[in-house]
Amino acid sequence: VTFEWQLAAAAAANELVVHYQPILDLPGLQCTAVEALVRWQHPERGLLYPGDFIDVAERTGAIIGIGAFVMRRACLDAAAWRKANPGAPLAVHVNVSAHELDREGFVDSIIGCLADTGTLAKDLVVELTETVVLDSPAAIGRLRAIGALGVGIALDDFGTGYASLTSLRALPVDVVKIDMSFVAGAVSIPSDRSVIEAIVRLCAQLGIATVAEGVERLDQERLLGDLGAGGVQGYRYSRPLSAADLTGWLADNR
Ligand code: G
Ligand code: G
Ligand code: MN
Ligand code: NA
Repeated sequence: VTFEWQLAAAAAANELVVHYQPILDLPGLQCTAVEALVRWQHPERGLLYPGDFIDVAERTGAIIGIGAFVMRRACLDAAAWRKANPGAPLAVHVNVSAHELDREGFVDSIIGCLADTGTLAKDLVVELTETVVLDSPAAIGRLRAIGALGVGIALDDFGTGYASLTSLRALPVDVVKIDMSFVAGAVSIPSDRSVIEAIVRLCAQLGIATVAEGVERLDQERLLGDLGAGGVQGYRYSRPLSAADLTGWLADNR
């Protein structure tokens, strides 16, 4: 049995697990959102992370089933969080790959998932990398349709692509996620700090929210606050957690 075959069967075999990493607002550090991150409980190899299998899944097409599983699980959890705590709902960010957006049925699958799970559109944010869509007018149209539903659109790993500025103009973006490579250098490398400063200022002018990824230390948090970043995510606050562990983390942290 090959790795590829096991991967194709992983969703149906109930081997996929969705963990959630908190996203906190600045300056209040309130947790208002989480990012869904898939893991694969492999029958022989143990717990695998996306870096171990997402590329393969994109190559073989298994990403379609994996993406649908993660979307459904994340929506079910978001609906449950809102029900349990109507005054403090959590938006759930779900990573979507190019292959998913390439499919004609993607918009209907989102509509169906929201309806089936009782999830409000505003509680879902789709995360994509800029290269995912720019060269496909059909994919951009689907993104607009999803945005018109009230689902948020986030650009992941922002600043690392070849067309960051074009993507802001061409896509209906609500949130920019500043790549962690800039955050890593922000305190000590002036050019990294300048890039963050420019992204934050540009996004403010365009009415786009910003989230800085990979925040590990207080000095980074303070600098990001000074530069006007709208939110933070990273090990300083929490690693990705199971839904059960997230509930405990929220009880302790808000
Ligand atoms: O949790 P980890 O740091 O290993 O995640 C690495 C990357 O894997 C994430 O930044 C994200 O881009 C990708 N990823 C995680 N979960 C999913 C998923 O459900 N679908 C897709 N397409 N990518 C994911
Ligand atoms: O979607 P994306 O590829 O950006 O997912 C974020 C990834 O970055 C996750 O796989 C997560 O495990 C990882 N990550 C999250 N916070 C931190 C952090 O503070 N430091 C580092 N080095 N990695 C992080
Ligand atoms: Mn992401
Ligand atoms: Na990212």
